[in-house]
Amino acid sequence: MNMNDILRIAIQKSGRLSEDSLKLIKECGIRFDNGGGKLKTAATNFPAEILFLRDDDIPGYVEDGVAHLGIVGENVSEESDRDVDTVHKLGFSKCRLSIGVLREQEYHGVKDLDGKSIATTYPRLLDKYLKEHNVTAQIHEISGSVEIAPSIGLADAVCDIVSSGSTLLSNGLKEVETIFRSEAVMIASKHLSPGQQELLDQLLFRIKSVQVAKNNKYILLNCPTTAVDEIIKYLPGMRSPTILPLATEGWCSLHSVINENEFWENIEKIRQAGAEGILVIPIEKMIL
Ligand code: PRT
Ligand code: ZN
Repeated sequence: MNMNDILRIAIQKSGRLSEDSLKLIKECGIRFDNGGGKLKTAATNFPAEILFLRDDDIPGYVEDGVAHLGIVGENVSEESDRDVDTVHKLGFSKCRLSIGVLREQEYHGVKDLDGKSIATTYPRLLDKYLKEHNVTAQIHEISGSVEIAPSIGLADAVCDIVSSGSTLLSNGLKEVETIFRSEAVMIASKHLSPGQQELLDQLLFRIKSVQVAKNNKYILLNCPTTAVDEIIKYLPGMRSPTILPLATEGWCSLHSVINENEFWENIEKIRQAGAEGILVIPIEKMIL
């Protein structure tokens, strides 16, 4: 690797992605000083610099190679249509791009949008969706407050980002079509040097270890030795669970890793099988 190889990572300066983006970089063990609202900061223990930008500018900077990596919503990256690689899904800032119409309006299907006008800040994604569904509608591109467009007579429908749905609801709208599902993604320049590619691989390895760890818990419990076989069935850990004898005759302590998703269902079965003193501990990193 060339000594001069460095990765410039663009993240959102302030907004919905900022906190999770910073947290992810920190969880990957990359330390830097981000005080004072700076636009750029250098990592102290990894050859990286962090650039703080508006999210809309990130795909363009990555395409141009000003930044080598960026963290943005897939919605922004796809809408920008920039020539970048999406290298990894990050699992946060999940949302959807949906079409909404006034609640009192009858709606039977996407064909009802024929001849209508739709306000959006996502003209490209909307256009693609309408073409795929053979619908001819007028796209009204506006820069913000999309959700009020129907009630002030500016458009018949909206196409906007939805997460809980409460913004649509409070503006008298109902969600009728989901056209795109989004989450934060890592995008990369297509022109990385071999050294930068190596750094990116290191970073992705760390990100994956953090993500796997989040989906798993370390579990410790005490149980009668006779219940071990039954309990082990519910602990499909990395390898076979660790079993240690306890001072109390006929009892042991059992340690394993359990998947978060199967957690509650299995915990109940484990308890019924005779487990006591169950401890569930978060895992910081998990190297597979
Ligand atoms: O200043 P800058 O340009 O950097 O930020 P921004 O204002 O453009 O973006 P920001 O911070 O609002 O959002 C960044 C990214 O977060 C988006 O591109 C999405 O990928 C993601 N995201 C996740 C969301 C939402 N959830 C979200 N709920 N982005 C926007 N919203 C808005 C939406 O526009 C609507 O006004 O929240 C409202 C809907 O929310 P609910 O919960 O009422 O449905
Ligand atoms: Zn933005």
